Amino acid sequence: MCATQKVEATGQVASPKELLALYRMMVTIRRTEEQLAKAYQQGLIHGACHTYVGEEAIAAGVCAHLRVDDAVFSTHRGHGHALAKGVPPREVIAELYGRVTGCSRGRGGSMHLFAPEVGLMGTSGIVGPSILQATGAGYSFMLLKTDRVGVAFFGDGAVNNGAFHEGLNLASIWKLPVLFVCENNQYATEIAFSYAAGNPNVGERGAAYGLPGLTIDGNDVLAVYAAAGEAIARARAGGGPTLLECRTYRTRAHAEGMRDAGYRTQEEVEQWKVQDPITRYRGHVQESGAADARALDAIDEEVAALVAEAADFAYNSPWPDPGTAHDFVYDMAAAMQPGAG
Ligand SMILES: Cc1ncc(C[n+]2csc(CCOP(=O)(O)OP(=O)(O)O)c2C)c(N)n1
Repeated sequence: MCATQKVEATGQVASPKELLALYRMMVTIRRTEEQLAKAYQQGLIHGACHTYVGEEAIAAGVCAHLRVDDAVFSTHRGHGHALAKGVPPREVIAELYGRVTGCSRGRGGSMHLFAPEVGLMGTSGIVGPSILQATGAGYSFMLLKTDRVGVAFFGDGAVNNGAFHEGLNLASIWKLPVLFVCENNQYATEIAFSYAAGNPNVGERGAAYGLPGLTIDGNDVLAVYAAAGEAIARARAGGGPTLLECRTYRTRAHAEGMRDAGYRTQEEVEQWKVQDPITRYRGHVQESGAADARALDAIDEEVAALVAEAADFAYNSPWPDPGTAHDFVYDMAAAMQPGAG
């Protein structure tokens, strides 16, 4: 389906416990997204809702290597990144429902998920800035002489944006501890990447900036886990940034409620569904003997119960008090007044 580079899992072989944790995380993301898609149809979500269905292996495989004090910067399609970085499903769902118990206190919605306490430094409706923000985080981690890393998730739509050039070049010359993760799901809304890119191999672009660039199968969680593990270990050790292109596919529309026809064929969608990262990985785990179908079914059931409880929690949570509308709002003009604190 896509020409990908074979990644050697040097030192990054997952233990049986990690193997199951990867499965649990992917299923948690999938069930949460399915709940959100249903809630969107019920009118419970205010604002846009871009789901991550089909792309779960990337967030799960990358974030498995991150610590709470590492910083993730994400996109409009960021629910999976938030969950994998440690935001509980109830706080993600409540945020999309606009409730005060959401991770951004119900003020942000899908595209403004913030949870700095777990290193989720924000999802964003603007295409591209996550690249620069992660570069900035890497710069501060270097100045602070820590081994923390900054991670940018972004789509193929961001790689022809100037932020890509600026971020990768700066990270390269200063050897910043950053991982750039391009989630190439083949389309930016309805524009095929094969049309929009003079060189559609994003991984190869790393060479243009003097940093390692890889293209891998983003629907293979173990390939993601191996490649990200190596890149993150290198960044922590002062070896500088890496560009990781993960080839994947979103199997739902660009955003809930949008049409999903005219720019891709149903056959193409069906072909990619066969490559579903969770189904593939389930087969792999069973074949490897790490867990049998019963154990995996038990995880499915636990996750389904967790997400159902999270949805109830969100539904029954209060709205933010309108009297607090001005709280947490930064007023630049007021801050510049003489005597302002
Ligand atoms: C700077 C900027 N330009 C245009 C848009 C409009 N827009 C919203 S989503 C999107 C497509 C993004 O595609 P990609 O980065 O590949 O991510 P995907 O939706 O495929 O996950 C665009 C162009 C935007 N939000 N920001």
